[in-house]
Amino acid sequence: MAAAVASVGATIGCGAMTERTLLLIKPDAVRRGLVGEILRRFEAKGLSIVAMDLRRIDGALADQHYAEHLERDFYPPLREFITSGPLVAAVLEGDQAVDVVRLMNGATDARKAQPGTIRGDLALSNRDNLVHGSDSTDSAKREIVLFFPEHA
Ligand code: RTP
Ligand code: MG
Repeated sequence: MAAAVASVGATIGCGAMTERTLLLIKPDAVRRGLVGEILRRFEAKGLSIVAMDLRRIDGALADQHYAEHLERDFYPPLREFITSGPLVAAVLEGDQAVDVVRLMNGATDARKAQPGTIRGDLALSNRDNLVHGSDSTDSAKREIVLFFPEHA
């Protein structure tokens, strides 16, 4: 019965597509004291924080998290950066959370990110770009397991 109700809701467009996504507030944001500002935006938007942890990650976890970039020229400095100090990892939950977080983060290159986005308002770099958000629901599942196995 519950499945039938969910199916009808999706068909007529009234069902909330609740998703979970991995947010990283990167070491540059922690160093600059922007953790509160960044979390404020996501909470104000209506997303829920279901897990959160301040930690410094090692190269092995960086390699797993950025597995698709391992062979890229930009990866060694990215690895250096993401392991350079503590970051905040969080699982955010809400309607279409994956796309909503990416939209609020803004374009990867903060110099080109739209005003109103986190990167557009607060950063000026393609590497020191403050935040990470999972790029699909499949990526979210993979990344959440890496950072929060208990929330898999
Ligand atoms: P992220 O994974 O860090 O949230 O960023 P993103 O999805 O917006 O960008 P992605 O393509 O996954 O790239 C990961 C990080 O690699 C650096 N990057 N540099 N061509 C380049 O020089 C280049 N492309 C990507 C960025 O720092 C980006 O955040
Ligand atoms: Mg990415």
